[in-house]
Amino acid sequence: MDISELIAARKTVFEDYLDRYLKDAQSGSEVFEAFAYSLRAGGKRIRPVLVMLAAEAAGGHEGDALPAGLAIEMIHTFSLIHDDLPALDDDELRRGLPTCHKKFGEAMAILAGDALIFQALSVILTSPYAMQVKLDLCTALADVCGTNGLVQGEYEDVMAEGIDLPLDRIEGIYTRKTSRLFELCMYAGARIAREDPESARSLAVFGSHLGRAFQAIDDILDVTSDRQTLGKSPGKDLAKSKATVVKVLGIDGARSWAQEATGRAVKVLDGIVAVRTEVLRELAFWMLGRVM
Ligand code: GRG
Repeated sequence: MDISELIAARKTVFEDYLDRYLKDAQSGSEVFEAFAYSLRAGGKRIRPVLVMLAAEAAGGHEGDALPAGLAIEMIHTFSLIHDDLPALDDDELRRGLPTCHKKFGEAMAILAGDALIFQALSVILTSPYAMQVKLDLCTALADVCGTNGLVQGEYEDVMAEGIDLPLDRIEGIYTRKTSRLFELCMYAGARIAREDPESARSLAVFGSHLGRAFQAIDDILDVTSDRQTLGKSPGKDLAKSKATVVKVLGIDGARSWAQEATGRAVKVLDGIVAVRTEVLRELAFWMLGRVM
């Protein structure tokens, strides 16, 4: 199986799990309808796939990674719903469908995003994971999402609009708004698979570099791709003068930047002996292939 087939197969496993979760969790609540709409809308599911591949690389089973993958996908989906709101990025299209607030109204979209955060915690806390694993995952999740991660990254991203930032500041925004969640995917997969904090930490560092590469790739695609392929409105970074590596380096420079970040990610893998790293290496180059 080549890497794209492997990713597609893991994605299908995740979609089936998500379907089962949504059927079981159905509550008749309208907030639930709104959050199920955004979760079902699709997307690449790269974060749960990463959790599965990290777990497998560390000697575990893909199925064990599903609750953690779902929790992270819920956090990611919350961040997209809130980011699309008029007060933040003000977008009308996401994952090829009207954004949550366009479909259900702003109040509902705020609440659907809020609910996703708590449901994510609930998915981990009610999973079959050992108590210490649950504790470690929830601790890591809180850290990567709060003022050291996602929320801070979003704030910096919004504040940087129209401002010329140097590359190191842009890299810092990428780290917080995107790559800390990738770091968590790798950490979670490894932590679920084995009692080996050293491998989990090293894989988290791999995830961190991979996440920065992913964000640069996303920013390149914002310029080079179309609405149909992206499932969201392209060209928004330029229109809003967002702080991106493309703004500072141009498209070719951004490609080189993403290539270097991928190189750093792969180099981390070279130093990990306790984990089967080959698939993760292929995944990093597959991601880069989206813009090369
Ligand atoms: C609102 C707390 C809060 C956070 C928002 C910055 C941010 C976090 C969201 C804006 C959208 C954006 C550029 C996020 C950065 C991460 C990223 C590249 C998201 C898109 O992820 P994909 O491509 O999306 O994996 P799909 O839809 O495929 O899941």
